[in-house]
Amino acid sequence: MVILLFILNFTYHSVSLSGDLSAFSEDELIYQDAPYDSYAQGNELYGLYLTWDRDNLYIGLSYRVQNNAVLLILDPGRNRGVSDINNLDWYPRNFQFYGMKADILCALWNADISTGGVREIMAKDRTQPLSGVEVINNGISGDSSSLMLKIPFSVLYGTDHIPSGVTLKLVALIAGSDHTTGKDAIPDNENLGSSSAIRTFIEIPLDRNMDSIPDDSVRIKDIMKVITYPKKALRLSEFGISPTKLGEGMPLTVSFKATDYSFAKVYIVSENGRRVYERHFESLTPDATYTFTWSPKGDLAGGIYFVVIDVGDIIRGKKAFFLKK
Ligand SMILES: [Ca+2]
Ligand SMILES: [Ca+2]
Ligand SMILES: [Ca+2]
Repeated sequence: MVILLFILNFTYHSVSLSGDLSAFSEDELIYQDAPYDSYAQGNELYGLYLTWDRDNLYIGLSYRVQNNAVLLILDPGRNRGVSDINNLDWYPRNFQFYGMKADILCALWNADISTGGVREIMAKDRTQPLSGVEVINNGISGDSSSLMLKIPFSVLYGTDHIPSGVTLKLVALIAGSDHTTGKDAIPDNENLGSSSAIRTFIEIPLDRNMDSIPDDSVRIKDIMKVITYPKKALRLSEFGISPTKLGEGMPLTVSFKATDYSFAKVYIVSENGRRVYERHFESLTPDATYTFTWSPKGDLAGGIYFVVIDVGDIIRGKKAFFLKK
C-alpha cells in the first residue's frame, strides 16, 4: 500500500532547458518515430518528449533537417486557432488540419532557432509572437538536433487554472519552403508526401479528474492517444438560402452543413462579378448546421446576386434577387 501511494505521484517533473533531451525521463519519450520514414533523405523526426509540472508544459523534439523547416503545432483545446496554415504571415506551409485547430506554432529553419520562435496563430493570415515561452535549440543543419520548449500553462490558457478536463493536441512536422507539404510527421500521417491533409494527432488529457489543475498522478504514455480523424466523403449535405427575393434591409439567411472537418468560404457576388460579402468558417464540425444572415445595404444596385459556397472540392451557388424600389 505504501508503495502504491509512492508511485501515484509521478507526472510532475520540471525539466531544465539545456538543449539536452536526456533531461526528460525515458518514460517521457511519448512517441518514438521511425528513423527513416521521411520523404526527404537526411530530414527526419526521431522522437517527441513531453511532460509537465504544476505550472509548465515541457516538450522536446529530436530531429535532423537540412534546408527544411521544423514545425511543432499545438492545439491546447481553447477552441481558437485555424484549420489551414497555408496563408500565414510566418511559416506558411500547405497543411490543413482535420479535427484540430492550429493555435500555437513553434517553427525554425535549418536547425537554427534564430530563424524562428513561438507564435500564436490569430487568424489564417496572422501570427504574433507568444511571450513567456522558453525555447532552446541545440543543433546544426544536417546533424541530429534537439528542440526544447517550456510553456507556462498560464500562457497557454491565460489563467492560473487550466480549463477543466481540457485535452491538448499536437503534431510535429518537417516541411520545405513556403507553401510546401510535409516530409515527416510525429505522429505519422497518411500520404504525407502528397497530401496536405493532417488528420492524425497526439491527444493528451491534462486534467482527467476535472479539478482544473494539471494531473500529477498519471503516466502520460498511458493516457495519451494517437487519434486519426477519418476522412469522410466531403460533401455539402445541405445548402439553402431564404428568402430568394430580398428587399432593402431584409435579411437573407444562409445555412449549410458539410460532412467532414473542413473549412467553408461563403461569398456573395453581384451579376457583374463584384464580391460584396465574404465569410470564412474554420474547422467545421461534421454534420453541424451553420447559419448566418446578410442584409444588402442601400448602396447596392438591385438585381441578381449569387450566394456561393466553397468547401474545398465543392463549389455551389444559389441565386437571390435584390429588388430595389
Ligand atoms: Ca522519422
Ligand atoms: Ca514519422
Ligand atoms: Ca487535475
